[in-house]
Amino acid sequence: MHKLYVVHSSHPSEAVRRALALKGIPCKTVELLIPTHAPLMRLRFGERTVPALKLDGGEKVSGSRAIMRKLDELVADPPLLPPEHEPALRAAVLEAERWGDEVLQPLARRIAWGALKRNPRAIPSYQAASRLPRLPRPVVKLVAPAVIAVERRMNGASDDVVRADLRALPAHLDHVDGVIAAGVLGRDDDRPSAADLQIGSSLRLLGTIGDARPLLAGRPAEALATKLFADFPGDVPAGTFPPDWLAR
Ligand SMILES: N[C@@H](CCC(=O)N[C@@H](CS)C(=O)NCC(=O)O)C(=O)O
Repeated sequence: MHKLYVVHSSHPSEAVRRALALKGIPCKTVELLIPTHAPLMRLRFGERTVPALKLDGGEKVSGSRAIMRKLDELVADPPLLPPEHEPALRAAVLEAERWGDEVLQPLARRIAWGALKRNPRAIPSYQAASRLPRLPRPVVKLVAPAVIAVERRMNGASDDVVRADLRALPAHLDHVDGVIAAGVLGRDDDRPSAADLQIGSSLRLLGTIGDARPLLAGRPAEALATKLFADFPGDVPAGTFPPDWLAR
């Protein structure tokens, strides 16, 4: 059977899991513990990130976008991209997916780690429904600062960067709303595209950050995310970031 390597509550991992489910592709999920997954993944796949897919024939595919292309090769229906005879729409969806992967996905990750730095007690909420054995709270409390420090360093989530990300968030959300209005994203709730899944999962992670929720509220972007990812673990209560970090 194929094997999908993930970290629990990783937004690109959730995007790929959803695509596998939509296509009905049987796949074993291998859940790794953050941040020990990075060296383990480097050993197994040559890349340190999840999601990564090992096909039952042995082929290895790393990265959410490459996996989405592979899933369309394995099972055509439902397709994750518009057909080739609609080249303009297909190009627009691919561009939205690229933007989601390269811009929104890392921004959501930096904001999440920035929030957890200020509220490490929220970490267990991101482990809800994890298949890994639950670590006792005192252990989580002990190791959380080191894990958060490693993740902030790996993801470039310094205070300055996270503050700039939060201030830029409304403009990014305007961009998503614009792409939805243009008919590129959110065309069919039952048959989401790779771009819907890529962007929707990042928006859904942002929705777990109490201070970001008011920025999302009532937007088409929020509706896209909650329709596609109703259950997404995690909650960092509002009031975590200094108020002047939040553009209103
Ligand atoms: N953009 C890539 C990379 C995903 C990525 O950075 N995943 C995070 C977890 S959400 C990760 O594995 N980070 C480990 C690291 O950066 O070493 C994708 O969509 O697959």
